[in-house]
Amino acid sequence: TEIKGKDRYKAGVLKYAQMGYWDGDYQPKDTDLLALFRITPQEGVDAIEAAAAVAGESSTATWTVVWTDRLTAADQYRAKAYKVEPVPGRPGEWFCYVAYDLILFEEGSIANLTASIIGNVFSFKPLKAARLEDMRLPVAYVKTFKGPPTGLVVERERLDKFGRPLLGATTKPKLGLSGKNYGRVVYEGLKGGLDFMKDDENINSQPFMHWRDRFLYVMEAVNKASAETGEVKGSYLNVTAGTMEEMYRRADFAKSLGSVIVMIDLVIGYTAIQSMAEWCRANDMILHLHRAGHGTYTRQKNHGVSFRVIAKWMRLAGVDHIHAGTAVGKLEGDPMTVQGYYNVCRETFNPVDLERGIYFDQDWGDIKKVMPVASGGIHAGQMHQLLDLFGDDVVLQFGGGTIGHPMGIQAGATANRVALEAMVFARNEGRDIKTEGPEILRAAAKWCKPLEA
Ligand code: CAP
Ligand code: MG
Repeated sequence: TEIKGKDRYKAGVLKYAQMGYWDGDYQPKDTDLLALFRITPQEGVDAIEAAAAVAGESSTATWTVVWTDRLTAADQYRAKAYKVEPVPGRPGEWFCYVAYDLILFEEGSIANLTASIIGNVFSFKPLKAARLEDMRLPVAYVKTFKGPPTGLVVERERLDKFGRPLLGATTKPKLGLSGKNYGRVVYEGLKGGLDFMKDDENINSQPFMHWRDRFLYVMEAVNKASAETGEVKGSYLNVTAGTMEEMYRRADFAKSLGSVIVMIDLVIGYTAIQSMAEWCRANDMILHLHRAGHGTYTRQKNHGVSFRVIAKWMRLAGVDHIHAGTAVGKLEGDPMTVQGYYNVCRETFNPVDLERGIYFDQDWGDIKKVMPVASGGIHAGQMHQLLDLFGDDVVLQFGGGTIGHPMGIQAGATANRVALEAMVFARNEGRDIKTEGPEILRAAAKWCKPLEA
């Protein structure tokens, strides 16, 4: 008789552990790819059986034994769940560790990696929920990716800006401005002291502003502000489009206008991101990734994919900037976890750091560093917190925090730049801005027109 619903599991129909996808004595090889899943098995499904099912369905198995296993090096190819632990304070949830032999993966392809690791298991009936918390990517696998086209170090050299965070702002309102008005916003922000302006995640080519008009007006603004300030300036031109052909067309045009940076959204997909990284590598262009859409699968603590894993995948895929959270702004994210995201982006080796959600040592080999971006509801009044939380290797982006300034856009940009310069000066000189404010502000204003007050 057909065994329906949860009873199937009680009847022991699932045999993944017996099929060899569980081995509690397995010692992972240095070349194994490791994954840590947080799983919530259905009632009556044993945690080890559920872990074996995750290992099976993310590697070689299906729901029953197949004789054709004998035609393969089955035991090598089977992923192995090798440890399960109850998640402290979260009854019903288990951490399960899975090891994958490298032979299962094609070199240099995030699409291939993710089709195995997250392809099936998240909709698998024996589980109520599953979340991919972290991964250890073996150096042998890391070396098959080219990584960021520019990298944090070369970016600073191209911009000639060192010793402080970079400052940016998102042009607002997100949609509706004409090209000419859009360019004016970009000019005001850059003239006022920001290093970058940027397109928003959803501005591409709409009836009120065709992409070519935006690129032309933006680059006119960038060049004017750069000439007037003597600083290298840029504005992330969003080349996100419906096809690769159209994205290449827009990126080529951005390059022809002298832009130093283009932008893409996460929603274009992993292969498109890798292709754009390849284009940026060949064209000496900085690649900014907006993580649009990530919250659909990173936010829930018991289901989806942790953003730290997305950040690892994107570092391999090859982006130079990635939005990585602010902890103090309008979007969710606790400080320690967000610091973990930043460390994953910009360290050459990440040691285990459970407080910051790093569950495996991660050696990045010679993969360049990604510049994390703090954006989302932040403003000059939080500058000291942002500097303390994230240090210098970060882009601080203030959209509303610049354009919403009561004295105008340029004033908003100046407020952010003076706040940053003052905090960096006070930190470097060991001065206290609370007691020596005016002196420090005067020192900070050295780069812009003397402040009247
Ligand atoms: C910020 C922003 C960013 C999000 C991205 C926005 O504008 O432009 O896209 O913050 O979030 O559209 O809201 P404000 P995250 O600076 O005006 O808030 O960086 O977390 O992916
Ligand atoms: Mg935005």
